[in-house]
Formats: sequence, structure tokens, C-alpha cells
Amino acid sequence: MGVNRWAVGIASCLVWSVIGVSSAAAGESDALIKLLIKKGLITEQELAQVEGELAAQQPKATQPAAEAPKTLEERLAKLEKDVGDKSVIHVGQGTLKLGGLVQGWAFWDGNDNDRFRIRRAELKFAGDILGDERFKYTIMIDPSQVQEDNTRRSVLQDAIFTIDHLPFLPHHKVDLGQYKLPITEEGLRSSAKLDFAERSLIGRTFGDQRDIGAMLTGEWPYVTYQLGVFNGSGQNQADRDDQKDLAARIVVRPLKALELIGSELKLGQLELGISGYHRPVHGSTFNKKRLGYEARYEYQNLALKWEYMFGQGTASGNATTENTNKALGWYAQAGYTFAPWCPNLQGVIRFENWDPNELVSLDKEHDLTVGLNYLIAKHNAKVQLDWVHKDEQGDEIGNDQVIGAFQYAF
Ligand SMILES: [Ca+2]
Ligand SMILES: [Ca+2]
Ligand SMILES: [Ca+2]
Repeated sequence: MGVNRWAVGIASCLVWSVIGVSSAAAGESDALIKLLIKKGLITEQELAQVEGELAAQQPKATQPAAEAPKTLEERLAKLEKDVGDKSVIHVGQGTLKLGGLVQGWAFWDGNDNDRFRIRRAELKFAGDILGDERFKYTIMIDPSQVQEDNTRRSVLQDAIFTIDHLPFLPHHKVDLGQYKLPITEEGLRSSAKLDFAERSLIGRTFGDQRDIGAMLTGEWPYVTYQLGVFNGSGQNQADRDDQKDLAARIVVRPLKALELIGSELKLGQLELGISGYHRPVHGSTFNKKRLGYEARYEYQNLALKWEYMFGQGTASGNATTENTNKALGWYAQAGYTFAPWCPNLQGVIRFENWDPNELVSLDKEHDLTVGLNYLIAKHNAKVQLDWVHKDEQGDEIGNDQVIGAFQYAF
């Protein structure tokens, strides 16, 4: 019985650990619980006992009870949702879930002042509107970004109304407001879950950009697409014209499709995607284009990623001549988790190629970044150490960097 009690304890910990942790981590917990059941370390009765104890601690539901989950998958999904709900604060109207991210850097720069930086100090408020989970809101602010870049007009990052579970369009949602453009994998990836302290050159030049607009997202296990229409003037800016711009991304997961047809092959996870941005010529407004490709593969301890993007027309909306410069770049990276001997430690390496202007010679840059990540509590608490070697195509500048970063997310 000693073993079973221990296993039930582990199962409870796994269930509780879902709080505040990414869905990927939640998926791992599910898999571990299933493994415990499969290995006979915990029975379904004991799972029921943990569920019962949790249910006793849940506030009484104010809405009519939904149909009780039947299959193991449904029960685990409900358990995960109930645990997630425990971090929700019930406010006057609807719900509020508070989240945050703090990143601090010690930054050695070969060509600039060495310094300490508050890289991010994000506070996120999100929840259901009037307690109806079809309607959601998100507000995210970051006061440190204004300190870093005084051209920003406001601490506001995200301000989103989401209509989820669209009628007549299953698997779809609509986001209205200000949020990230659906461009590049790395740009869209949460700043808490980056493999390096800083995004790649294309990831931060073309990706990680916010604008105000409306976007439709469709999501299935094997494909996700986003299609949005945006002002085109950028974060915290009023639109300068009538013109609206389009941004889109589609990602397919071919190995998921194999799973769906019943294949037992364990081939890892593969994602292939395309993203782009289009502002057509209109009146006195000039072209703006982005087009990029991405590939990501994870198998056991190994993670590989590659992205390419080109962009044309980076001039402001009130430019009087068309900017025909083409900037383009790509990066390739590999990460390895040193499990089983040190599962919290990852080694990462990234090579980048960046040409800010195709029409200008000798202005390319090739960067090599080598890093170590120590995940104290996955991405919720981690330490990162990166060395960035910046190699200029023209005259070499001694501008290598060493970044020591710590982050806490809740
Ligand atoms: Ca516009
Ligand atoms: Ca060039
Ligand atoms: Ca250099």
C-alpha cells in the first residue's frame, strides 16, 4: 500500500502542478497520470478519490451542472480544468485570472555599456465576460517596455475581446483588439518560453509586432490557421489612413495526421508553416510585404527549428517615396535536454543570417548564439546564460554579448 499511497501523492502533485503551467506541461501531466495507471501504481479508484477531494474544495457551481465526463480522457480533462479554475478569482462580473512575467538581465556588451536590465515586467488580466466562457477578455501591460523604448506611447501591450466557440464555425474563434500579428513562430511564441534570452533578428524585426485589428483563428490537432485584418500603423497608434492590411499564418502538423489514422509510430512532433503580411498600394500608401517559412521538429530530448522571412517596405505610413528595399534573414537552431542525468538543463545553439538591405553590399550579419537554460520550474522559473558572437560582413566590430537572464512567471 506504501507504493500506492506514494503514487496517489505523485498523481495529486501532477494534477496540482497544472496550475499556471503551459498546456504542453499539462499534457505531460496527463501522460504521466496515464502511465501511472498503466503501470498499476495508481488505480482508477484512486484517481476517483483524488477527483473527489478536489471536487470537495471547489466552490459550489452557480450554473447547471454539465454532463459528467465518462471516459478517462474526459475525466482527466475535467480534472485539469477544475484545477486551473482554482487560480481564477471571481469578480463582480465574470472572472479574473492574474498572470505575470518578470525577466531581469545582466548584460555584457563588447561595444556598449555593460548594464543590468529589466527586460520584461508583464502583468496580465484575463477572464470570462459575465462568467460565460464563450466571451473572454485579456489585458496585458508591460511598464518596463516603455522604460526600454521611450517612443512607445503606452504600457499597453494586449487588449483583446475573444469570441470563442463560434456558432456555425466549430474550432474557430475571433479576436478583436490589439495583439501580436500572426507572423513567424518565434514572434508569436510567448516571451516566457523563448529558447534564448532574446529572439532572433528576424523574430524580433518581423515578428513580435503588435497592431490593432480583427483576426479569425481555426484550430485542429493537425492544422492551425490565423487570418487577420489590421490598421497597419502598429502598437498603440491610431490608423493613419483608410487602408487596412492583411496578415496570415498557417501551420500543419503532418505527424499528428498520422496519429489520427491510427499509426503507432512514435516519430516526434513536426510543424511546418507559412506566414505573411500584405499591404496593397492604395492612394498615397505604399506596399508593405512579409513572407516567411518555418519548420520545427521535436523528438525525445532534441528540438530543431528553422525560420526564413523576407520583408519589403519598412518605411512609415506617411513616407513620400516607396521603400523597395528587401530585408531578409533566416536562423537555424538546435536544443538538447540533458535528461535523464540533468533533465532541468538544456543546451542550445543558434546560427543566424541577416541582410537588412539587399541593395547594399557588405551589410550582412552572421550571429552565433550558444546558451544554457536551467529550468527550475519549467518556464515559470528559469535561468539562461547566452554568449552571442556577432560577425559583420564588412569591418568587424567587437560587439559580442554575454547575457545572464532570470525569469519568473506566474
Ligand atoms: Ca491603415
Ligand atoms: Ca545587403
Ligand atoms: Ca562583431
